[in-house]
Amino acid sequence: MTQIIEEEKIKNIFRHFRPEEEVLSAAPHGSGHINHTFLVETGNGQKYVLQKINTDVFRDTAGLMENVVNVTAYLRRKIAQSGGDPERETLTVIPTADGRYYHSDGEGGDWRVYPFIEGLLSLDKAENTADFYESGLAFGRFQERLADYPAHTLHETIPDFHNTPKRYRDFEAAVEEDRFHRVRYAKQEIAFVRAHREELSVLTDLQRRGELPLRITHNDTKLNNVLLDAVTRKAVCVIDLDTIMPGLCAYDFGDAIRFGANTAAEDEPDTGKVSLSLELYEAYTEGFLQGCGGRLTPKEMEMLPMGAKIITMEQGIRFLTDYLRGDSYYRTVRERQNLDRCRTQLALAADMERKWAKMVDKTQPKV
Ligand code: ADP
Ligand code: GN1
Ligand code: MG
Repeated sequence: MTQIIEEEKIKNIFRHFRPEEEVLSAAPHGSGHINHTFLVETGNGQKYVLQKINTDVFRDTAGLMENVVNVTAYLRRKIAQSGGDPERETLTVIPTADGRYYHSDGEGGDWRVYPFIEGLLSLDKAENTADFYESGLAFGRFQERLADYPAHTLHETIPDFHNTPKRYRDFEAAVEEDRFHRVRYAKQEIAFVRAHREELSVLTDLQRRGELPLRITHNDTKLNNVLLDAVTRKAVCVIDLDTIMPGLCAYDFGDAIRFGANTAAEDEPDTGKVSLSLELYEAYTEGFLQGCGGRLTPKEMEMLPMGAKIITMEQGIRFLTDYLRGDSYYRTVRERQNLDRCRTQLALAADMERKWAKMVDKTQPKV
């Protein structure tokens, strides 16, 4: 029954974008934690991605969509100039029939549509180092292509998104409040986070002192946010553009490592399976540096491993905070999933500490 209502609802929403096309099927798609994504197939054989934007998380849909439309338009020009195919290599926003970039459904839901790009893969786990190299190349290139984008025109879609010291303060407030009486289940994790407190502000301090530049960053560089060609396995398109904002290069690098170079899934209950794959780390680093095209400053290069460690800690803190606050931010399908997610992140950060010298070595320029 729910399924039928869901499909009916989706048909009604889709009508606002393409009134002339009949929806044949609509099914949930992907594994994101925030928005709701559906794959829609229509009578004339077209496929679309229809997304319900999480407006509790993104408070300014108009600003967010303006970012996406302007950035993709800019990328389209760059891709065309370099002889690429803009239809495949970046997202294209499909406006509503009355010319808006999203549709508000009157019940608090905001919806948008992209053409579904055929023949591409979105991986939750790298199958080999070559795939991960490709994703590094794509995110590096993404940053390089946007290097001269007018940063002041971007809306800050989530204020303080990667402000790690602020994430720490929010975490302490959640511990203090302990509204769901869950602190007792997370004593070790809380102690681990507190023991790392000093380190959390290293990158934001460097940025404040002018030693690290702000760049246009993606801010959600999970492996599944790069689409690879299913046949050639070359990276084709960077997606999930909701959090494009000025940020630190090391965080974009680090978030990709956090997700993609972990030998376990983000919510693996057995932390014994968690470790940093140095092979994957090295492959990503090569791809990313190649994609950045020599733009990184020596300080940025030096801080790449620190980006990996700090963002892994930050993500652990975010999952833990959400667990303590009753799981209201990240979508969960089982109890304690956010606590498991937090544990994998902290275990990964601990493994990075063990492998620190090797991580540093792999980001030194080869002479
Ligand atoms: P979320 O914010 O939920 O992670 P994404 O924008 O990353 O949403 O989309 C979820 C999934 O949908 C992606 O991982 C990818 O598999 C697929 N997807 C999204 N946009 C497209 C597209 N334009 N073409 C093909 N697949 C897409
Ligand atoms: C969320 O939407 P998704 O699943 O790509 C989150 C990221 C986290 C990630 C952890 C807007 O990303 O910041 O790193 O989960 N997105 C937002 O898996 O908070
Ligand atoms: Mg995504």
